Amino acid sequence: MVSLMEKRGAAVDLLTDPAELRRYVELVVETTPVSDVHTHVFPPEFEGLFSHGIDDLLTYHYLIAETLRSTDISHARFWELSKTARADLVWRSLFVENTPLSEAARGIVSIFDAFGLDPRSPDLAEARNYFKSLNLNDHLDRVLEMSGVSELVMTNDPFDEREAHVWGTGANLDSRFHASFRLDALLGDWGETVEILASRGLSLGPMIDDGAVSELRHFLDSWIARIKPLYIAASLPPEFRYPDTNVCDQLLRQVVLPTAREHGLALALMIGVRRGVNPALKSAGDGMGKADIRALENLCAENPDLRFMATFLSRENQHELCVSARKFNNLMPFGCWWFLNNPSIVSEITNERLELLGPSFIPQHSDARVLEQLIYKWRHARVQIATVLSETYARLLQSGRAVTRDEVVRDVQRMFSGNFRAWVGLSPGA
Ligand code: FIX
Ligand code: ZN
Repeated sequence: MVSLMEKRGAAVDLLTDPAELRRYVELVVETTPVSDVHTHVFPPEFEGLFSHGIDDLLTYHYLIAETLRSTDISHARFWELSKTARADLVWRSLFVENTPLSEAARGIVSIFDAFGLDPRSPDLAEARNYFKSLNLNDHLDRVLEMSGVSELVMTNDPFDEREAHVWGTGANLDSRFHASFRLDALLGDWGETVEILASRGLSLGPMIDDGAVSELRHFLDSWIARIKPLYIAASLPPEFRYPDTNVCDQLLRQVVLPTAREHGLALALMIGVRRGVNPALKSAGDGMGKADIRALENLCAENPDLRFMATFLSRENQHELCVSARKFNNLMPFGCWWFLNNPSIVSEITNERLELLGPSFIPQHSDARVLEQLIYKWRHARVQIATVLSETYARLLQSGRAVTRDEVVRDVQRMFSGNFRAWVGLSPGA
């Protein structure tokens, strides 16, 4: 006896068989190009900022923190070593003397696998020779292809001298790389900002008066004209409150929000990082804390004409972020950030987002810093997203509503690029 759903399935290509459904979702998730909405990857023309190859991969701050748990070397001695010696030490401790079980270590194994390198090698000679032999532009194309990344967003800090230099040369940038305008320095350390801006010819005092506001607005306007960012971004500590009585609140209200409004730019907030919890670990020393979601809700409520993207670093903030996004349609949750980018947590967060928001969110960003990390960050994320999504469709099927192949493609495209492109005003699928 042929069921009603099977009859309909034959007519409109419904995926009524759970095994076939799962295989199809995996295929679509594996092959749909993604817009990577937040990375620290730069193209080769950004001298001093473009990171790639085995030594940059192994000295990634995630792996440094893990190495210092598995060796006796002091933090001070570690930082005295050259980059090559640090990479050798990381390799020996995490991949030879121990099994690379952590997510960041497994990521290196996935990269070795992608390039046919031996992850059990006793040293880095083979990997170093391999990466040395590559033509950088061809390699960049190949890595983006292997990761299924069609475009990505850099993190561009106007207060960083190296950036100022590159943008000043007027170089024609690779169109797959978009800029974002990162304002951590401005919102996080007013004293230092005043000094940096003084070195660029702007005279600002300790007070944020009308003169300072107009100088800052002018500074931001000229950077926006130069780098054409897709959005303005800032990372903020767990203590971030809005409204507040501090300098950050004044700068947000008088400088950042009006700038976003005037230029029609979305504002991406990354909340919950505690910088320098262990200063001896330098770039690897940041921690996290649970934030107060009401700050974000107040921003969304007070500024209904602005679009916010938000990601929180604490697992404890994830469910309430979904609930806030249900209340504010000018809020787009994105990614499973940093310490959350582990299979078990990506799976949990993606599930709760699908259950509370349907396909109206951005499931992941890579946060890659070294070019080849794009490969593992996206391969690993895709596995979790495919599993969670196919289970969601399977429940829908059980309830009596199968999906078609076209619907699966539509949903994945929406989550992998459509939601982001629409949010930042890019044409769909260009
Ligand atoms: O603030 C950020 O954008 C963080 O993602 C980084 O600073 C952090 O170091 C990182 O790479 C996390 O993945
Ligand atoms: Zn980041």
